[in-house]
Amino acid sequence: MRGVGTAVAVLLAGALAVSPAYGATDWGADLTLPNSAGQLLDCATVTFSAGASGDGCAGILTYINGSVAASAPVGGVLTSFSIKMQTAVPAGHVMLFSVSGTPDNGTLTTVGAGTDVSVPGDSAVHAFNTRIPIAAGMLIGFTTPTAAVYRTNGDSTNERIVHGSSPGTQPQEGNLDVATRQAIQAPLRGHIEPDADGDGYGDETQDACPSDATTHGACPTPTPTPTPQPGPSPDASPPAQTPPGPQVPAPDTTAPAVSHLTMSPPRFRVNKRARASLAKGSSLRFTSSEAGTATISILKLRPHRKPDPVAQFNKPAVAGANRIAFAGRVHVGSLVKTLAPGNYQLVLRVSDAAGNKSKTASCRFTIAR
Ligand SMILES: [Ca+2]
Ligand SMILES: [Ca+2]
Repeated sequence: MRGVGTAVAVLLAGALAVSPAYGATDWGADLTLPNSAGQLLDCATVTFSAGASGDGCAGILTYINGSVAASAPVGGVLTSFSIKMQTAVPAGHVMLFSVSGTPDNGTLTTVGAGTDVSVPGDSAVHAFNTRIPIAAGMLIGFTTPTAAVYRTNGDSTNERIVHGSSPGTQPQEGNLDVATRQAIQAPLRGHIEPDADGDGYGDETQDACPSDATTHGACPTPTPTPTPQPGPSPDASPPAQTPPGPQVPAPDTTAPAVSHLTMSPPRFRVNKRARASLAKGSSLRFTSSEAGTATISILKLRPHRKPDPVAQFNKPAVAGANRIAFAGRVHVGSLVKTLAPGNYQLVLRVSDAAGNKSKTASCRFTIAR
């Protein structure tokens, strides 16, 4: 369980490392106090400890509000600083110092320096951007080649004036007496942004990718995983084709067509006593466009009266020419009826297997005595 707990702690620490636990932090001298703008203290009036060389002289803010250490409350990146001067500073730059011991007496080490800025002597607060990694507890200062900044009004409680030095080295201390040091204060405030990925760029205004120490620009776009593109491949099979299944015939909606209907001869006898000049029986001829069943209706024609249905019967019809022998006898029910002499009309209609019926065709014939 101990191992698991350690692992969880490591994971949590990692999560916190990339997720700032705090926002930007301001700290330093109160620049809103009236008559609290800084002045310049000529470096030439200060005696430094032996070996002083290099970068001008710097005023370091050590205490605020009486006895509160002016140590940076958090670490991150010093992304800007503010200064308020009643005397113009043609050129000067911010500096950071670590301190071993109390701010007023501990050993100072120069940590970093910003670039030169020009500060108007208008007693207004001026802010300047910079970028210097900072750790909690560090002190902020400002240096010029010839003078140190200081103020005597406001919450003046302590300031150290040192001779500038290169980062990583100890600056030489100005030998100001205690009363003088406690009567002055550097008019400085610092602005610290978190630096979760530790890349030295403030995560709020300087680092567009606070989760990636390799860049302070936009986070790299993850390389998208290539997705297979649809397309032919060498072994691609041809598109599946619908196998030919049983062919479902289109429904037959075409009716048979009947033509060339004739009774030949159209005059005939039905009995053996017929005269020799007249044939016995006849033949019904017609042409059908398709096979089916021929429904034949026989109607007796009567002068001045409606035709009188006599019989109706079916015969198979073939596609093409049809010839049906007709002897003048018809089936009426279960009886066979011999047509009486007279004039008749024969009406023909052919139906196909689907039930489509042809138009009717008709012809006349005569049963002779
Ligand atoms: Ca960062
Ligand atoms: Ca980054």
